[in-house]
Amino acid sequence: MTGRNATGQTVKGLAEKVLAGDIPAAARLMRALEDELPEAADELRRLYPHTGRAHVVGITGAPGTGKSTLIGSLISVLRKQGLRVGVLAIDPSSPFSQGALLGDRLRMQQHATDPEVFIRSLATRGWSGGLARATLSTLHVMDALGKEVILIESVGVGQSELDISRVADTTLVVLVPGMGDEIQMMKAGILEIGDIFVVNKADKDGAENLKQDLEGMLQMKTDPAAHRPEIILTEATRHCGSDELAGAILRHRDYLLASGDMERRRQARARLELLDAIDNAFKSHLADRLSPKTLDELAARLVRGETDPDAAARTVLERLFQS
Ligand SMILES: Nc1nc2c(ncn2[C@@H]2O[C@H](COP(=O)(O)OP(=O)(O)OP(=O)(O)O)[C@@H](O)[C@H]2O)c(=O)[nH]1
Ligand SMILES: [Mg+2]
Repeated sequence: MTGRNATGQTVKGLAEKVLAGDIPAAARLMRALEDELPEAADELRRLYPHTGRAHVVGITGAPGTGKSTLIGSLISVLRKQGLRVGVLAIDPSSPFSQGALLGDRLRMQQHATDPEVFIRSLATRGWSGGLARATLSTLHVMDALGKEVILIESVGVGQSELDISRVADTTLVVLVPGMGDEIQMMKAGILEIGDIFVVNKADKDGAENLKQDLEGMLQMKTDPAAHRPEIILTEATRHCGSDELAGAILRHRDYLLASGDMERRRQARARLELLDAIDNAFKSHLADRLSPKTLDELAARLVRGETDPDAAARTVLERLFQS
């Protein structure tokens, strides 16, 4: 490793620039972190004490429910309130969404020249492990750069929407009327993860019904003393309901701070990050210390049927920890 990224620029010193609000430096550091340059980790370490100020909002929902359009509309509202905004679009790297990502860029273009809005997309490399390291490091850089609200878009396919709620302070679940999969989504645990439910495409038939169904379900699920998620109707394409949605996000933030839930959520997020770091450190420690000769010997014994993989692994660990 040379400490230089693909464009030949040095990574050292980027943290200081980020703290001074240097946007190109932030973009360069994010790229270096994605490329896992060791120097980038050093810079992130310098930023870490300056993080924790941004409010992180996860926006999840099935493909095509209008998440990107909503984000575009929310940015306008938040900017009017003078808030500095970061946006992170998590691209699931599927052929289906590549076009949508291009669309995202176009939809957000009205904000492209606003220096207080930082938009970045990330491929989902590594997300399946449950925690996207790149997502968290990007969040930290945006936070240190002074972004006050960070919006993360993640497509709610499979279980990935569950992950975004572990990273976000406030999770928005976006539903649309007439898609027929609402009930299925609820079975997938969507009711538990939503702090705010957005019924988008309120111009379509069935929006009010969907809202009522949701209200009924939430009433059954949550105990009366607990915080009841708000349900907001929006029509993102015409910027309808976005003011109310931004209000609901800030109200949820106030609730988190007053109830002590913010601290609990942040601690859970830090714990995830810590476990991931331990996992990483452990693997590289192992890789440094495992001798190829031992591995070859054990592999040969496996082929001869003299041992099994679990027993062989235990042998390796025992030897490592004895030495
Ligand atoms: N009728 C109607 N259409 C909408 C509304 N909001 C968004 N759309 C349209 O729905 C389509 C999908 O919107 P996107 O914002 O790309 O949805 P998305 O959830 O980001 O989609 P993916 O990123 O592919 O998961 C676009 O054609 C939007 O114009 C709305 O309130 N009403
Ligand atoms: Mg989108």
